[in-house]
Amino acid sequence: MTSLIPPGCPTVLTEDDRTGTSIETLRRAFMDNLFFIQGRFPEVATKNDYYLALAYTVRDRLLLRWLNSAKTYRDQESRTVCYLSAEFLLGPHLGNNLINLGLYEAVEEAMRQTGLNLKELLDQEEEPGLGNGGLGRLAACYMDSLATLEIPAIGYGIRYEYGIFDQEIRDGWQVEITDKWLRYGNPWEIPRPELILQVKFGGHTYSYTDDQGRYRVVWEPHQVIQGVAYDTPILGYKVNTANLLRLWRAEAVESFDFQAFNTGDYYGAVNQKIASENITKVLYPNDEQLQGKELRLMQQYFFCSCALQDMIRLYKQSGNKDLSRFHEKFTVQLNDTHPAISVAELMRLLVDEHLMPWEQAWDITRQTFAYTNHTLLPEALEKWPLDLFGSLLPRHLQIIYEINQRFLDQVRLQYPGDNDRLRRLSIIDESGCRYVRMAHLAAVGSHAINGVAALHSELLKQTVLKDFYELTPQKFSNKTNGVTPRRWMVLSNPGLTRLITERIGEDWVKHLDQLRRLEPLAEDRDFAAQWRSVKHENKERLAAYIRDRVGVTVDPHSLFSILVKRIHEYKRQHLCVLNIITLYQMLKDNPQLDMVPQTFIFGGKAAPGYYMAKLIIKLINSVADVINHDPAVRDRLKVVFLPDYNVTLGQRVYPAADLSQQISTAGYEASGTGNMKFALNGALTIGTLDGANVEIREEVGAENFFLFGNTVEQLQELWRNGYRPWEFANSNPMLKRVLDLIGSGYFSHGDTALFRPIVEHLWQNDRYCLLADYQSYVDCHQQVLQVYQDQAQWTKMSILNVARMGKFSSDRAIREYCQDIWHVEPVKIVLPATSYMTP
Ligand code: GPU
Repeated sequence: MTSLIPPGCPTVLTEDDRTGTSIETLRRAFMDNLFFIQGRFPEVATKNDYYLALAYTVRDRLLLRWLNSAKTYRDQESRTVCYLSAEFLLGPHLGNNLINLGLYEAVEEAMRQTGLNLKELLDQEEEPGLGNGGLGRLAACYMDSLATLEIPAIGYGIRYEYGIFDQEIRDGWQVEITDKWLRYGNPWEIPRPELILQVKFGGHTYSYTDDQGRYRVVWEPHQVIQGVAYDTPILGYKVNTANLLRLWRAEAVESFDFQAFNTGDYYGAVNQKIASENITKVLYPNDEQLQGKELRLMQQYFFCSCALQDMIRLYKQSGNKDLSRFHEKFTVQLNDTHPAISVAELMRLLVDEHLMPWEQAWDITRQTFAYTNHTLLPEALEKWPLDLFGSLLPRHLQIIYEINQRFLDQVRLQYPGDNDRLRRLSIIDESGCRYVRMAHLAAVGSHAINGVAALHSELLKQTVLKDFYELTPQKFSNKTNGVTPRRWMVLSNPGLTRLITERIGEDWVKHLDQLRRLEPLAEDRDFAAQWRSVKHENKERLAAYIRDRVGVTVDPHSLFSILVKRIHEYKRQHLCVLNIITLYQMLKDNPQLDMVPQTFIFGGKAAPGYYMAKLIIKLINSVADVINHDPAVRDRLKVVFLPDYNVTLGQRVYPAADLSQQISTAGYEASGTGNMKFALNGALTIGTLDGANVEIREEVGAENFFLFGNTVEQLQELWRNGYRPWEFANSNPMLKRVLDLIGSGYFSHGDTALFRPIVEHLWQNDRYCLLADYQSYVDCHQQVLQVYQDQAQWTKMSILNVARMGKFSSDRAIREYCQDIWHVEPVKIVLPATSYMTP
């Protein structure tokens, strides 16, 4: 191989401008990029110019690792994990990449020497909001852990032009603003305009027998769209591994334009082009709520087809001719059912396009895929009306019928005469309007199925996938979620990171179990004082942000009680409001009451079409307005709604929390991951026995967790006996008073109609059992206040919480997936000693 370096140049480049890491080199490279990429002299450069110059400086260092990772995987034909997800909620790249490169301090100093403040530059970055909430953020944490554990992996998804909307609050209501995250360019992605794949839609199929006597099906589409790859490197923590996140953008196929152009329909051609590009225009802002829209199915199929075609391309690149070992090269994880159409698409590619016999193709398909379920909520389970599905993907519908028929034939053998079971298991829902059930397609087409917390995985086997569990119990397992300590501690909570590292070294960042070594320090008064002062500084910073952003003054000495997540009735933000109004009534009844000063902080977006969720936001803001301005409260109670909750804001919020509110109805939150981020940052949890709360409590110890509410079994019992919420309200004077106060218009300038939907629903139906859990929650909160008064005790509990959070690292979760489902091994990436340019 010849070197690209001209003769006479040194071949050992240890400190060149694109890979060097000394402060001096970083500073020079930064100025160089400001000049040659941004085209600016420092005197006229904007903050954004500086941010971009720095981003490109950091990107160069990523590319060195990325290209070498890709080359190593190619050379070694490494087995590769493909994580298919309609959402990747990455959060800002710059800070995270600096942490993972181990260059944060060096760059901070280089910027200081240039007269700039790194923090201000970090604040310039607009985060890519390519996800709704927990599911998308989990995918991002998993990409971080895969790279950190040196596992060859590719994330495949959609490059939405508009991510999750920005939220503004006007007159207490949520207003959605389009998220133009690409406005100032995206320095972290590399477009691959030559890496283009075609995706077909609509039309019809016909079959014939080819000259070798084989039955062949041809799909003649109505429309062809092309997918263009946009690549983002995902670097591991202090390793050379940089994996690939490949997101697809939809484009019109050139030839289609010409076709229309030639027939004189120029505007038709332009419309066609616009329609094609619409596919990746916008992220659907629904979280766990189905919105059977055609464009959504198009998005799903579009990115799955691109991903699978790309895998086949890569597979063939490494010299393999036939696809019989595809599943040995790739293992594909389906992040919920959004990519479940992949099962039918891989079958189509293998059978129709690569002429593989059905049985062999089906073996390969099942060995390739594994499926993660993220919800039990019936309204979130994806199903597509048959006619819509068939008109968009006619060939896939045929393939699904075939898969279903063969599958049900097998079930018949195992359960002769059990027609009810066949009906329940079928991929096609035949009750009333007919549907394709995507969870069934995913379950049948996968060799492994998992839930995301122990309780959730159990309930999965007892409810939505019960029949599948009875059929193939060996496919089922649990993989409790985790979060990356790099973003959710090292980057967001430098104070606590420093304190912990001073005492136990830095191993814990990669081996979170090491936090156990903090346990003995829980009794150390000196350490406890430092612990408290770190928390206090974090609270001061959040208080300053709240003052700037919301215009409310909050006291950093008060108890910061925080509830941030998507707004959903099952997450019960309004239960927290009932407790706040209860505290407020106590203060009104007894103005001299010696109550711990408290600040309640909310944040989260509501799906734009979810009326109740939007009304809950309005309720929070209305209650905040009254309480924050009532002189009788004398600042003992403050309520704040932080607008536009996102990853960036999460990084400010988690480190500043004293109390983490995890109050969903037992059995509804599959796992939760915010619960882990809070506890990792030293907040104590008030929570129900739901999702991963159960395991967090197990780990930290029941005595260090504030538990309340009915269990899943108790709620089942309640409903079996006929749940009558009004009985709870009528027999509980304070509860009744709180509900009546909301209904009376006290928080809505006398408007008794505004919050009626909330109050009436609670009285009459209360699907999420707020009233059944109310008293237990209120009592538990009083216990919280008691303990908070004993700061020594509180701090000890906080330290023990952190010390026992090791299990909830996404590294642990990914190790489990690797061992039990993916069967992949780490691959070490070694950087060439000579030059980055020598292949
Ligand atoms: N989740 Br399904 C989402 O954020 N969006 C979805 O569409 C679906 C699930 C969440 C669960 O609500 C949460 O409990 C879980 O921690 C998270 O997925 C990751 O598994």
